[in-house]
Amino acid sequence: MQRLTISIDDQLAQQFDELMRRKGYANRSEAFRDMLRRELGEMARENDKSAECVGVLSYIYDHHERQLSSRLAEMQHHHHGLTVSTMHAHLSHDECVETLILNGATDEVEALAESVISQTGVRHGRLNLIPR
Ligand code: NI
Repeated sequence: MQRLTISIDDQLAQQFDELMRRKGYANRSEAFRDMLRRELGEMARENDKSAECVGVLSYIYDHHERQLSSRLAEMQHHHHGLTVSTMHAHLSHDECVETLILNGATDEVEALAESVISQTGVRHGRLNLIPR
């Protein structure tokens, strides 16, 4: 373990403490480590699109939209190597919510997520990429 001493201006320090409180960090060190890990993970992901990652994809869709349910299932079957798990819930008479856990090369996970999100009837699609 190394000890780093950093200098930042008062306003930034105040904002950092506020961010720390909002996110529930017990101390500055843990908040800083998490921010650094996130940045490093992003950098690795951008530099190496073949790097393995876990993707959590969530979206809402209208199950009355013609053929959409079966098209979404078909896409998941087609990429069964990437799709670890799918959770489906019936939100209302019209709407379903699905969360897919994907695992594989970053570029493949992103491509599958984008093709799901861009389907007509799919709304609020979000992909969370977690570096491994
Ligand atoms: Ni449903």
